[in-house]
Amino acid sequence: MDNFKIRLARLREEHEALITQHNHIAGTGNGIFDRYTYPVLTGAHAPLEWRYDLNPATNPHLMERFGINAAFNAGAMKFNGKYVLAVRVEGYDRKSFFAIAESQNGVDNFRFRDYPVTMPETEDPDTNVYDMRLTRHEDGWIYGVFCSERKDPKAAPGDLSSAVAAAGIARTHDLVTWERLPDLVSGSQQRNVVLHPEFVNGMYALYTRPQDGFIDAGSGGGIGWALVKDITRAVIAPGDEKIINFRHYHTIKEMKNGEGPHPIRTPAGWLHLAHGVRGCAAGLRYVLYLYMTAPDDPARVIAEPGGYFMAPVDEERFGDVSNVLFSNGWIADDDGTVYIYYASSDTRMHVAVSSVDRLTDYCMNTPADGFRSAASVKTLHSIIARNREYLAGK
Ligand code: M1P
Repeated sequence: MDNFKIRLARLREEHEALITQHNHIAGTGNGIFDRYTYPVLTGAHAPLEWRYDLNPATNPHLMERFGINAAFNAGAMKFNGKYVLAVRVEGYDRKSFFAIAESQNGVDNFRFRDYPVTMPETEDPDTNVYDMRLTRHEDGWIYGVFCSERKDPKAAPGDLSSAVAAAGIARTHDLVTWERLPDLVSGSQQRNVVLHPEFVNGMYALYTRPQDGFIDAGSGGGIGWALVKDITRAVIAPGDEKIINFRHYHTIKEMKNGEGPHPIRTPAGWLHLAHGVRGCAAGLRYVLYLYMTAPDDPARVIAEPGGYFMAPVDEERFGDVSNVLFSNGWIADDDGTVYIYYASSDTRMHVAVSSVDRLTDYCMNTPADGFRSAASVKTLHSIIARNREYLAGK
């Protein structure tokens, strides 16, 4: 009993120290955004009440009964004045579920609510749910659009890994009670589907990512766009989905790409955060990139900087699925500060902070990808020449 009490006190102390650790900006940064030093959430942030049976009579060794493997790919929004993350929490059993974590300042002290989210199932239960994008829609609801994964009914006997990805849709007013709507119906598998916050032509607008298989985008050309009349029976008819942000040979998004959180409205247009994937000898490499679309047409690209906005560094490089940065949540505050919540290597959550002004400047003034080495050198020459001319005239 004494050992139990001592160990529990130590666990509580360590857990509280982790959660209340002060976070601060790391290094000088690149002028575009500031990374923060510590992850904002990890599996170890999960409450002890989730992981342990705290009754010495039924758990005399104070063993973990439900291990939490990771906390990553979180949707984000401001709710009742707090910075709120709808986190993909993954147990040791590989199942993901959603849990809400909140912070007063957006950069540290994120604390999970007492219970994870109970997400209602459809008639065809999901095997796994993950990567929720939160959208406060102008219809008055808060929507969570997420990936719903099920075993492929057409898988050959013995094939226990083929799966089908679809977009699950749910809505809430309080982030506690969720109404599950039917999954999006379209002609292909879907992941990284995001609801635009405003009606477009009186319809709900979705960013999509059509894909031939569960992993491969295949003939899916990139980030798609589709309008649906009724979100309670969301159907994209054949031919009604168009690609608005394309994959491209020998770029950071040659294999796959996908919309991150819903875009932010700015005076210059809609600011989009997305992920791009390329293949290399080490496997797939996921990085984040930005692009902008027209103020009056969220589906028309008006600017896209070449290359990545953020790529994994240091600890971010390794984890359950190494060499991955992924983001499905950011928050634009009223003062223009933008909190970018991103996950590294399918393991932990981080924050980087920027502003609407800085991100717009980045999008509008960073050279686009020239798609050839010679074009990159030409761009660099002109930057150097302009700098030399400016410095000589000082
Ligand atoms: O493992 C990296 C990511 O892979 C998938 O993203 P995408 O569909 O773009 O390839 C998702 O499973 C995502 O959750 C994961 O982080």
